[in-house]
Amino acid sequence: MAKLPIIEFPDPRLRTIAKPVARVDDALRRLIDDMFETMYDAPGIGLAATQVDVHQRLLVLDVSEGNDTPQVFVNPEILASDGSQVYQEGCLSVPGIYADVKRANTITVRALDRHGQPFELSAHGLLAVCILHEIDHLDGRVFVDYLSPLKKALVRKKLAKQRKLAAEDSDAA
Ligand code: QAP
Ligand code: CO
Repeated sequence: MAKLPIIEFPDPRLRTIAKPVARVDDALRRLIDDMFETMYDAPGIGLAATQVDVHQRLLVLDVSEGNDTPQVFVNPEILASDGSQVYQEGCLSVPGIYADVKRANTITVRALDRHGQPFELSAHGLLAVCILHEIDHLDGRVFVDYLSPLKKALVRKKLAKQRKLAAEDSDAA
């Protein structure tokens, strides 16, 4: 398995709309394993293929307490959604930034598993937020897109400052 580099906002590659996965084969399963390694190592609770510069409709997540419940969604489709909830979200592509986002509270999703078998799942709360957040990536959207233009500008500024400080730190070392 290998850890993959994660693209960070505002990289324009995060705007790519991912194409459906044509075949769930060994190469895709290797990518899935690498995405899990990348996500757990970060650590994070969700990762879309877009974030590792692979523009195919695939996401992985694990919202369990023990980090022992990996879930894969290939070609995910939202069949139904209901209600609303506000959750403080973060993103491995927007490090150090957290903001409230309003999304559906309950969803039904259909996808393929790592063997190409279709399944349906009802989700609510954090799992629903995570699935919707990751499907947004596959459609070229990032959670900061839901913020006001002013807050989004502040996010860009804060990220630029963090990167400058990190670069200075590594210069000094
Ligand atoms: C998406 O997010 C998500 O800023 C997954 O410095 C977030 O794994 C779904 C992370 C909230 C539902 C609710 C973020 C790690 C991880 C950071 C993540 C950071 C280090 C975010
Ligand atoms: Co994200």
